[in-house]
Amino acid sequence: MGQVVQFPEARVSSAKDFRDAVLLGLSQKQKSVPSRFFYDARGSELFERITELPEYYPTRTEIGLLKSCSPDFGRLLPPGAVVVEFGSGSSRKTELLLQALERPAAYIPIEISAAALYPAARRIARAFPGLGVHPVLGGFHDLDRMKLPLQDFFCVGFFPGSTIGNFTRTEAVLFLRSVRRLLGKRAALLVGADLQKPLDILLPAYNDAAGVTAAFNLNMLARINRELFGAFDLAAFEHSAIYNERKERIEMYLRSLCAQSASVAGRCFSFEAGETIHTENSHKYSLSGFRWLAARGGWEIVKSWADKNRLFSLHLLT
Ligand code: AVJ
Repeated sequence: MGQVVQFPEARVSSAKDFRDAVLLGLSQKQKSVPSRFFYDARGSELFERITELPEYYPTRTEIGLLKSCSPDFGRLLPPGAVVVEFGSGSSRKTELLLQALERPAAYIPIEISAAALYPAARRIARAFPGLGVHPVLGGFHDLDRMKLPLQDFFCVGFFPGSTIGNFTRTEAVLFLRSVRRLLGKRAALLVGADLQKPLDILLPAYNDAAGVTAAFNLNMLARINRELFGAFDLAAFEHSAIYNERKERIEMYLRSLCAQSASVAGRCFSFEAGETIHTENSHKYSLSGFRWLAARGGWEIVKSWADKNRLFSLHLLT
């Protein structure tokens, strides 16, 4: 099959998006920066290193799950499908899905980091001759503005890595509904979701001994310095990751070690000693909690899988 899908109207993430979001976030009482801005070239590279840390169980557990349930994908999903991936990063997990499907027609990776997107798209195109590969540079926080000419295809959405955990429950429900609108009625969605677990496993995954997660978090300030004429002193902030029991999520912060101020794009922001910038939420689900979320988002669970230690889950929705 040749070029079966036209290049869609990409929602390219611009420098202005970043600037507006940072200035708005730093102006709130609880300062914050949206976690999607972690993933510039350096941040994507640091995230890849996180996935290889001994403490960071999600990636290797999910890859193990994808391998063990791939015969199910071939059985449950029709031939000739189009795979649309949200936040494709290095596309390392995608190969396992594409191999499991019968004659997939096309692959559409949507990714905010150009440095991650294009090399990964080229790698997939080389590995699967005949597969139409159509990279889309952009975020997926406003999917409603995106149109893909996919009416004639069965679409398989792929959302691995527990990226859905970065959304609040309300945002996750809205995201699932947008995906339904984007992919149409004849569609499936394969989602990875991190599970609730004891804190002695969970907390080290976000506070690794080698300090890679700290470097990943602090890169947000380095990126602001590089791209927005920021003047943050990186040595005056520390990484913090805690579990919020009530909201059932990991929360990451950058904590100011002293009273200080920093300018960004010509504006000045002051910090008290101990004041934080909220940089990420990573929600942890129970199997029943995820089922509730999927239903609210307009999907039905066909099958769910978890590893034997119940660390991570995969869900096939339709
Ligand atoms: C890939 C966004 C799901 O929340 O575990 C890893 C990102 N942040 N370590 C996650 C992340 C800190 C990761 N997600």
